[in-house]
Amino acid sequence: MIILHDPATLLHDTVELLGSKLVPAYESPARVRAILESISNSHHSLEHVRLESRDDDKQSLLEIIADSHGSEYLAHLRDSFLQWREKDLVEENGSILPECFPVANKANSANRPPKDIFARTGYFAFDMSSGIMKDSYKSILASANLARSAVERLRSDDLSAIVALTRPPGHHCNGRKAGGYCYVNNVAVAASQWRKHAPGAKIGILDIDFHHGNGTQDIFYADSNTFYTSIHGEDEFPYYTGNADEEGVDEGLGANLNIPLRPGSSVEAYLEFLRLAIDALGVFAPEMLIVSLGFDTFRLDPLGSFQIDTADYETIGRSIRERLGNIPTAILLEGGYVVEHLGANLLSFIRGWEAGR
Ligand code: OKP
Ligand code: ZN
Repeated sequence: MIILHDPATLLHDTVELLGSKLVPAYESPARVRAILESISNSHHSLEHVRLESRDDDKQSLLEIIADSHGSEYLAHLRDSFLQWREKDLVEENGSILPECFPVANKANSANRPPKDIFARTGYFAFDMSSGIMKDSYKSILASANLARSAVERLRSDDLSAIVALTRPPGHHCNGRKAGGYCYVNNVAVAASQWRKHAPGAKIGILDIDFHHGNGTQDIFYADSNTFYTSIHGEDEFPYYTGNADEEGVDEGLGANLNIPLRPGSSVEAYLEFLRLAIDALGVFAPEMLIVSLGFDTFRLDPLGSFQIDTADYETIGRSIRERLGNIPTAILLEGGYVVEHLGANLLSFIRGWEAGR
C-alpha cells in the first residue's frame, strides 16, 4: 500500500477544554508520528508530499477547496490567528477558541459574520474542539492536499487504493464551520478532485469513524451522485445529526444512509451493520470510493465506546474490499486517539484490505 504524508500536517498543535481545564487536544501530531513509526517498520511505502514548496499547487488546491467551502470561512482560517495576535489577544504559542455561537433566532442576524473578532471565531465554528494556532492553516491545507494527491495517484498510477494521513481530519466540517477537530472537509476535496477529471461521477463515501460525519453528510445531502453512509455511536458527538431517518433531501433523497450503533457495541454487531453499509454502497455502484477511516472505534479510545480490537480492523478492511471489489479507493484518516495503538490498527486494516482482493 502507498501511504501519503506531508510533514506540514504535524505543525498544527492545539488545545481543548476538558472539564474546566485547557489541555493539549487529543487530536495531536503524536497520532501521525506514531503511525509513521509503524509504517517505517513495515513493507508499505511511505511517500512524502510537500505542498509548501509549490505555489501553483496551492492555487489549484484552493480552487478545489472552494467548490465546497465558503470564501469568508477560508479567509477566517487563514487570518484569524494573526488578527488576534496583532491585538495581543493571544500568545505567539497560544490557540484561539470560540466564545459565543450563533443560535436560531427570531430575527435573522445570526446569518452574517459579526464584526467582533472574538465573535467571528464562534460564527465560523460549531464547538470548542477546533482551536486555531499559528500554523494551523498550513496543516489544514497540507491535509486537504493529501486528499487531493491521493486522488491524483489513484488516477495516474491506476492503483486500487491509497491511504492519506490526513491531519487535521475533515468529516465534521461542512465548509462553513470548523468543529470536532475538523477545518476543511478532506472527503469533499477528494470528491471534487475526482470530478475534475470525471464530471458528474458517482462517488461512494463510507464513514467508519466512531463519530457521525455531519459535515460530509451536509455537503452532499442534496446530491444524488454522492452516496454517504456512516456507522457511528448513537447519540454521541456531534449530537445533532446521525439519525437513521436522515436520508437526504430533494435529488439526494435516498443517497444518505446513517447507521447509529449503541455505545458499547460488540464487534459482532458492528460487522453486521458494516455489511449493510457496504451492501448499500454496492447497490449504488460508485465509480470511486472514499473511506473516512477513524480508529476511535478501538476498544480503548477515550472518545469512542465500541468494542473493536486491533485484529478486527483486518476483518473490516477485508470485508470492504471483498464486497466492493476494485473500485478505486481513497482512504483518508479521520479520528483515533489511542496513540500507541494507531499504527498497529492501521496496519491491520491495510492487511485485511490487501487480503480481500
Ligand atoms: C472528532 B473525530 C473532549 C471532547 C471532544 C470532540 C470530538 C471530536 C471527534 N474534550 N469533542 O470524529 O474523531
Ligand atoms: Zn471520531
